[in-house]
Order: sequence, then C-alpha cells, then structure tokens
Amino acid sequence: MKKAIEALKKYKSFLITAHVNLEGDSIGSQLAMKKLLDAIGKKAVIVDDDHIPEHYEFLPGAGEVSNCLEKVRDFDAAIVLDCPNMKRTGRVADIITKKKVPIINIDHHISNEQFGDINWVDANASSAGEMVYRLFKGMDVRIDKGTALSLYITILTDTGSFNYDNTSRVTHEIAGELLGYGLDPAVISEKVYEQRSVADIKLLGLVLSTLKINKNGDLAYLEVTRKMLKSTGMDVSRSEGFINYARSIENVRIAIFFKEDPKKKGRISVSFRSKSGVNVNGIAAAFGGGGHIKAAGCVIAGTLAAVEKKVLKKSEEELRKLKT
Ligand SMILES: [Mn+2]
Repeated sequence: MKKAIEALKKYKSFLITAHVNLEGDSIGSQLAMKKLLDAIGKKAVIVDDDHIPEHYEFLPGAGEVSNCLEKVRDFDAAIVLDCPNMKRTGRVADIITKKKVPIINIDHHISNEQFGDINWVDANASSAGEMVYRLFKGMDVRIDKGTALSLYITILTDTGSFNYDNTSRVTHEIAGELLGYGLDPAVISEKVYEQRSVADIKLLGLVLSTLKINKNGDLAYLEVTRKMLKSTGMDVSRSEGFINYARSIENVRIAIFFKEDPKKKGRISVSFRSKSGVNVNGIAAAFGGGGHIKAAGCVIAGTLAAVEKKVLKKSEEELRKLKT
C-alpha cells in the first residue's frame, strides 16, 4: 500500500481500468479512485473495454467512463483494479502494454498474478473498493457523499450484501462509516438489485429450467445459451447472480454456471461458487482462470457440451478429494 501511495504521488496522469464484465466492485473502485486522484490534483481517465450496465449508471461519474479505446489520451502510469491478470482488462491491456508505463496493480483476488510494477494484493480485503477506501484514509483525503456511495456499492456487491465470508466486523464498520455520509441503504439496494425488467425474469426462468444436479447432490449447474440471450434480447451481464440459486440448494457444495459467449462462438465462460469449505479457485485455475476461494471463473474454448463434460469431471474429482 505504501508503494502504491508513493506512485500515486509521483506520477501526474493516470489511466484507470478494471476487468471486463463490469460489476459493482470494478465500477465503484474505479470511480472512487478517480475522485482520489482528482482530489490530489492529478489527471485521471477511466477506460474500460465494457460499458457500464444500466443499473449502475446512477453512480456519480459513471457517465465519464470511456469505452473509446482509440481515443485514449496520454498517461504516465496505469492503475488496474480488481483484476487477477492483465488479460481480464480485455482490449485495454494492449493500450497499457504498448505504452510501457508503470502498472499499479490493486486487487483482492487470491489468484492475482502480481503482473504490476507495484503489486498491492490483499486477498483478505472484502473488495477492491475497500482497498481504495484505505487509500483515502492513508492519504488523508476527504471522502464526499458521491465517493461514499461508490465505495459502499463495492462492499455491498462483493460481499453479496454482507452474506459471504469476506464479510467481517471491519467490513460493517467501513460500510457504517460510509452510510454516515448521508447514504440510504434501502434506496441503494433497490437501485442495484430491484431494477430487473420482465425480460430479465424471463431469462432467469430459462436459465433455471436448465438446472442439473449430480448423483451425490453436492454439485449443481446451470447454463445460458446464445439462443436464450437472443430470444429475450438480453445481454449476458444480466445473468449475473443467477448462479446463487444453484448454490442455495441444500447439500450443494459447488455451483457452476456455463455461459455461451454471445460475441464469439465456441467460447464458454464458466463461473464457480462454493460453500462449506470447497476451494473453487483451484478448479478455475486448472482451466487458466481464477478468482477467490468461494467464487472463481474461467473461459474455455469448445462447445457447451464438451466444456461441461471437462469441468464437471474436474469438479467431481475435487469433491471426491474432500471426502477421502
Ligand atoms: Mn472485487
């Protein structure tokens, strides 16, 4: 953290980015980071491969996030948030590596590959946003209401509304302090979680109808196909969170969500969630991905059926290992 602070003070202009498939933590931590840099008189621009999902557009500053990668201005350092590796930034990775500027890697994924020139990785942090919060404190920069909102969103969403085991007394203390800036948790929750369209719920119905359970009843999986996305007119990002239905089934220890890539045929994104002590980071890592102990992901080339076969085999092995 000390080295990250030194770098923020040293360089003058920054490119801030985060992972593709933007969600609460990646969006909120970037917006708060930009506020921090603005406050200490630095130039900063947020550049992402993806667009901000509609239900996060209410966040202050969300409108300034650039997706025009070809128009990226000069910058003398890059800040990569919430990414275990550079690949996760999508096309932004090229822009940064071509520039050969120092990379400041700030992340809380256990699978982080220490790809930066400065690597501040804390797998115990609830969210990348919590780490940005600590920068505000460490650099003695005042948090305003808008920043408090962005930071609160990072913790709220990455802890699954304070349900996952990255939730601690400290997480609640920080969230409590942030609410003290005049935030209304019920209003925020409604904005983040209760803006679903009818098509969202129809997509959920289609996805839930694919639910399958293994023989032992400890592995449940779901899929979303290109056809489902097309018939509902939905973006794959709208299926974020559906996997929790599979995990919520009694006795299930591993839940898997297979997603056909709507942009590229023959590419499947696989999300893993676990409970009762199963480490899915290891399973995702076996396929070139990673994440956290209880939430991880990877991308595998192949047909849905072929990818499912491979991943289910590996996951069953992992579950068997736990029993012996
Ligand atoms: Mn995160």
